[in-house]
Amino acid sequence: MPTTLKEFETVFPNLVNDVLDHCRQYGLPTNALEWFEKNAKHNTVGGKCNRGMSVVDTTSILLGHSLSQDEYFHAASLGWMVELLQAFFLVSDDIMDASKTRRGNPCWYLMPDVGMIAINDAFMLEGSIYVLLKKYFRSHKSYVDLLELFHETTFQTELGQTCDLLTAPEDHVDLDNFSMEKYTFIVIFKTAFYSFYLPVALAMHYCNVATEKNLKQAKDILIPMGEYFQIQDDYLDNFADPETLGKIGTDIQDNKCSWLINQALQRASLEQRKVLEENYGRKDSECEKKVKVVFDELDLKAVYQKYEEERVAELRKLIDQVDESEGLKKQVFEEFLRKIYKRSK
Ligand code: GPP
Ligand code: MG
Ligand code: MG
Ligand code: MG
Repeated sequence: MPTTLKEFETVFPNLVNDVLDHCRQYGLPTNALEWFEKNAKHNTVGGKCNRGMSVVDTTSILLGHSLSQDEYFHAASLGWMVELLQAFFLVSDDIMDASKTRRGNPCWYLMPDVGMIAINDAFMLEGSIYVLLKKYFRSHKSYVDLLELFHETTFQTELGQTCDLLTAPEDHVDLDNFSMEKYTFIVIFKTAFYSFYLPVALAMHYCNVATEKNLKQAKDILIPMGEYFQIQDDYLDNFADPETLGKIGTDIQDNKCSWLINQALQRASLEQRKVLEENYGRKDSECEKKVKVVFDELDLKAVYQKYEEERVAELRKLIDQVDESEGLKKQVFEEFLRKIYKRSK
């Protein structure tokens, strides 16, 4: 049985207390302790927690039994570390993307009294990962692997974010700058590694099945799955109801090298291309509307639905070929795919 959000969320307050205790040993003043607690809770809790819960579900599939209390706590701690990493990324990303809302609330940097303190708050969320990792995994035989995995995944995500930002300059729109090659690099690095490979690789290390062969098999499925997930994110940025999605799309105004604009450029007539050139990447909602009209004329909704069916069929084929001889299980990937297929938020 997959874990529930409710059960997963019961672990988090313990972890916040651990980090607070760590801060107390330095005599951190009370107002700063309270600030950290607010930061951690506001930015880490309240999402879907798919990434974090996947560590728990993967652990239970790999071990082949329902988890003891101690196993649940350890797997969920690793899961919350993924959620802390994600919180660190999102607080920073929202500043960089000039976003307004996240998970149905104002972005953290827009909350009263926060502003650019949000930058330091993001660093604190990242730092908390290593406080917790040391506390609970210092004596695990894979401690160094876990540590290196968090560091490498963070670096990979930063590489993706670099390319994402460099292809989306605020003051200069050049649609020739976009391509599906660049797009693929961006999404694999900014999303797929931390959202898909990381949770499964953590569980594999925790369960002592992280052989070279198993890690490679996992990567070969989870990276394309993560690419599909970010294409959903780009699709939803334009086509989802912001109420359901919990955030208002910004990709058109932000001049993002998104999946939709790349698809539109492959299909646009000369007139449509001109509309895109004149209106994409402008901080103006009238311009944004004109771009949306072209996306509708090109029926990108149907283009996306076709892509989704094809990609999911490919992923199912890849999953079918997994070799389970070194302790990896197909079910890990089936479960992951089930959670994201046709998601609406
Ligand atoms: C989200 O992409 C990107 C990240 C979470 C990576 C951020 C990396 C950093 C190093 C800060 P997005 O901007 O499309 O996400 P959303 O649509 O949720 O804002
Ligand atoms: Mg971004
Ligand atoms: Mg963003
Ligand atoms: Mg997005």
